[in-house]
Amino acid sequence: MNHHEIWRDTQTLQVPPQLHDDPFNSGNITLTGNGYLGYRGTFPDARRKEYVACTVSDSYDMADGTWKELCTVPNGLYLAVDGHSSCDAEKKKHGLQFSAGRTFGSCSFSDTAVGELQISFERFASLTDLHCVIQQVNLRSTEPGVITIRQGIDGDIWSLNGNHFRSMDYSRTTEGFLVAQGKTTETALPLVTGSVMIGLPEGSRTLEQEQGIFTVHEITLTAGEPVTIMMIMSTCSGNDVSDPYESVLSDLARLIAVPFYELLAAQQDHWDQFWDAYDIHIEADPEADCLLRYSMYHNRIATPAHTDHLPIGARGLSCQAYQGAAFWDQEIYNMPMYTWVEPETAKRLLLYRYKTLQGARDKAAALGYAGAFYPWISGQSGKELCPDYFFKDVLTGRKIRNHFNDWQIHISPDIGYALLSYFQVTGDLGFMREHGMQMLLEISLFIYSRVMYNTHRQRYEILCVLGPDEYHEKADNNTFTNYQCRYILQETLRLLEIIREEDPDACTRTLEQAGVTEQQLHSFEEMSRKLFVHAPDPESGLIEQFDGYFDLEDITPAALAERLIDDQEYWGWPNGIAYETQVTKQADVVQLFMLHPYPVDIMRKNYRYYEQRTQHRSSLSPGVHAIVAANCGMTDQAYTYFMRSCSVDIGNTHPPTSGGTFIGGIHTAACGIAWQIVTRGFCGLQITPAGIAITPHLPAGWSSISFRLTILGSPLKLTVSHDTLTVEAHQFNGTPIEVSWGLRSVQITDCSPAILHR
Ligand code: IFM
Repeated sequence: MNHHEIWRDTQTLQVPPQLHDDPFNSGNITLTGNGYLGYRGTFPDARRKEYVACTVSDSYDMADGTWKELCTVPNGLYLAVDGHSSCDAEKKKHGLQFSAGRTFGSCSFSDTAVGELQISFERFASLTDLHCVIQQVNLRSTEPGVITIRQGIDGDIWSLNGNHFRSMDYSRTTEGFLVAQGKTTETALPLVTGSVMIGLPEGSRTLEQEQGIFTVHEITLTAGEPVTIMMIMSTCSGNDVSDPYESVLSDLARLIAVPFYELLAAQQDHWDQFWDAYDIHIEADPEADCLLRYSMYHNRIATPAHTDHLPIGARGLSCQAYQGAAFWDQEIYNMPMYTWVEPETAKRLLLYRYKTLQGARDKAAALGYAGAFYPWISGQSGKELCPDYFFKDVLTGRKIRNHFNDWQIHISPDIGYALLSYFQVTGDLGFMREHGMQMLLEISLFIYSRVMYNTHRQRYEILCVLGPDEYHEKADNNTFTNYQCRYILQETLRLLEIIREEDPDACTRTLEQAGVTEQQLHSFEEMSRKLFVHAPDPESGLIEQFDGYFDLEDITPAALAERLIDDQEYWGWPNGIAYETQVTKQADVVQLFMLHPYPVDIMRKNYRYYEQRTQHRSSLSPGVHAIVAANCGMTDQAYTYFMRSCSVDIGNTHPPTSGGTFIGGIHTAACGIAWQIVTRGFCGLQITPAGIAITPHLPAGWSSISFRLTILGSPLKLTVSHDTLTVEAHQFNGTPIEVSWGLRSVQITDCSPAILHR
């Protein structure tokens, strides 16, 4: 796509004209949110058919007997001018100032009783008051006259799988606040939404309807003079406050007294702190810089940074798709930027996994294994949310028994990988002692119980799994999975010895809590030595994705697509067109390189082989290719994949349904990986035993990349150009940090800037 049409500056993004009449995608892109709620970027008069929705975290509920998902609540920011429904398309503006988390838009109606009527709005989900969304609307006409507006709480909202409210009562308080009080369908969770508006003369009438409560106002407009209205919506659930009704009213009463510009200034302060913490900048490519920041914005608003008991959903809070729940995306895609820059947020996400250990233990036990097998789809409790039947065969209408839930075992070691990365970057041994070690031990115990010994080959093997490439279910010895399992066993034992040495009692206690014996530790060690992992072929250098993969039909994704009978067909197991071919849905061996780099010549050969066979149907895939291509010095390819990964939503490149299941919304993993592509990919950032290493491969058009990170408690700012690295320590905490580039290195021992040359 032509990015010129969407980026205005590196703070703001405009909805591309081709998406102006696509409220679903434009509503995703311009979403405002704060990790507690996400309010889609729809116009104030939008209703269900325009996908208006405010998705609230921690509100998991099942309304249709199949999908447990987050709820969307009645829309407290509804405002429409009576008698005007379609605006002049060419005069429509719609965008997102992501530097401040603010959605904006305007549209004009010609030939009204007041001449041309322009309605513009701006809206933000507050980072100061997480339950609140603030909206300002301006009305301006070219001629004087009277218009009627309807404003209030609209219950005609988008909900993906059924009506999540068994009851909904609408009322108006004596202060004039409108309130919708509901109880959810499955669990009777109270969810209350309130709305208030200021800026209009007294004298409205209240209109109660089956699906909402509104006030109707007649407004006298003077030609050319705007009328400005501020609206506040607050929403609270019984899971986050003791009395949602009182909390909502108190939010409204408090905020109504504060002018809009003050609320906006506070919002800007919060976002300024976020951008200052990362201080990331691509010099000489404003489009790339804009897309990077836009992606980081969406990663942030999907993250429940305010708590340690909630996950990042695969579609964030942009809608209910993927149940508002976490996948391995959280640890491998969303989390690393926090690990390196805001470790407190990374820790909260890991604590969420700690708090959901019981769900993982139950899942392992139900399948006949020990330890912790984390759910493929994880909501509030850590119980597996992934149904047995995820997709259906669109040709026959029959359900497909996908084994995402019970065969995709790499989720547990992936969480272990994130724990170890957190420790390597932060050195936070206290966290590992109190929480991380126990998780690692229980994950190792699961691996130990899942792995089989092949007496004939005298090695351990892992059979019947599903690796990252989800088309090939029932694979044996998937290289990614086996490597991750082996790594976790080895590193768990290594970390345990560090803790044992430092605090033997803590070590004994943790082993007891995890239910792991000393004898089992010996078995972990033996298993880690003998666990089979496909090695690069001595001649070709290729690594087989799983046993027998190279015997499958070799065909490109484009040629394979010609066999489709219906565009919506699911390509994978058991009868999809890709299953018996080498076409992969997403990075798998290439994914392994992102986490565990191999020698560059091996990575390059495998990258070239697998890249041609990868369909990238998963939005997770292009970003991984960008990182590995950059690490291999294939900078042009890396750049193309970077732009592609960051444009998944803006370019609307991924259809919202697959195999008959709705999976649309903001692709949060693709947003999360943007920071990693720039730092780990183009700068080649890696952790080393003594600090960090960089191996830059910058695109020709970029003159430098600068960013901040904190390593072992020392905050550093790095500026990486094609031939120079500048390191500035903003605070030195006493631990010397070695920064290396190839064979050159420098010790950071104080705050003076250090420079390395290629
Ligand atoms: O976790 C991913 C998976 O790898 C591919 N399908 C979508 C999931 C959620 O993003």
